Amino acid sequence: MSTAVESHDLLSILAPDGTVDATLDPRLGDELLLRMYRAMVTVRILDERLLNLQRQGRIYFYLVSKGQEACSVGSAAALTPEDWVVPAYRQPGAFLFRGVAIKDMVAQCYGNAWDNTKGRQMPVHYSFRAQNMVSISSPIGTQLIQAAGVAMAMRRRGDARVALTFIGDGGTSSNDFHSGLNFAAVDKAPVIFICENNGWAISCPTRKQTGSETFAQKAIAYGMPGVRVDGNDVLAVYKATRDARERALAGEGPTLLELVTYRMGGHSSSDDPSRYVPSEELEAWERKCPIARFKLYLEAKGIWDEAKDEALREEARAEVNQAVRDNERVPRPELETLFTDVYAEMPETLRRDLEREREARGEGKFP
Ligand SMILES: Cc1ncc(C[n+]2csc(CCOP(=O)(O)OP(=O)(O)O)c2C)c(N)n1
Ligand SMILES: [Mg+2]
Repeated sequence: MSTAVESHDLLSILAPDGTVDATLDPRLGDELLLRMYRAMVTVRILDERLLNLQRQGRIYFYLVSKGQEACSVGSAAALTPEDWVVPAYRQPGAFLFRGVAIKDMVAQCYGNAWDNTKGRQMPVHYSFRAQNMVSISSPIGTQLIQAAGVAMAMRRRGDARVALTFIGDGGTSSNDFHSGLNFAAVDKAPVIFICENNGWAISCPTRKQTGSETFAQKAIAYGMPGVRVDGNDVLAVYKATRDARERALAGEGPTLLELVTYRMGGHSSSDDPSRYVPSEELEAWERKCPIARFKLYLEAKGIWDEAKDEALREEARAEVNQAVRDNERVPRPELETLFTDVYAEMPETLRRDLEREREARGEGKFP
């Protein structure tokens, strides 16, 4: 069992200058390392493009995960495709790493006829069944109880899989944080709770969020280990998640990981962080950029260089631009989709509403 002292330490393997602690290096294969790097770079490019589309009025809302790419990609890389992920809204990197197509993510943000949520969800509220990724919920915290439930079910079925879920520092103040951790710990459910402590919950700084010295130490009260990890260090995130996964599969129950990171953009497209984020604080964290640090590591290993980097960025930009161009041509979802998928058999009242809407559309009232 973890002690308070352990949960105050910070697991760190890759320093901002790209040097690695050889005793802790998980020694991942080149192919996996490059897949992780590709996902991190791609998500940064996708984020920039989608935020620009919001500024142009083409999508109505967006949330960037700039600065937190190592959290979502490092943890997703430590799973198998059969594991389940119950994300919050700042883990598009996990979707990309698990193989979701950029075109499908862009479609979800447009809410068009290609969108598998049929325009019913806010942008960035992705869910992809084929990748075992459960829908993002807008209320912060609910995903923790969902993940605990998923893991409890898997334990009862005897599945050798885990559930991974994410929450922000602000989300730890929700009732669901308590319910999720408590249920999972009592049941010894195979779930990994990740708290991405990015310094802010909209404009509320971390120091006003909790009286605890760390978020990791909250685990102790629930009877599970809490580990503080450098969230801008993709190797440390990977290692901590892999260890938590092994623990969960050995029947030892859940783990809480606090990933110490920083939100390098606004809370959402509706936010102006320049009104409350001290510029020195942001600049200090920009120097700890998780992508730049990982790049230095790959270069030092001799498997990456500037030319490859530029080619990768070009390729990612082209893919994102193509996905946007394709989605621009896609119409809105059919009106009927408002009425379908809710009941196995459409009740009479809904059927009447649908008929009424069809008639009204026939009269030209609906575009
Ligand atoms: C239950 C609930 N309360 C309030 C909100 C409004 N809200 C949306 S995001 C957010 C801040 C979340 O901060 P944090 O958990 O630190 O996540 P971050 O945005 O930093 O990733 C709040 C208060 C909400 N969505 N749900
Ligand atoms: Mg936060």
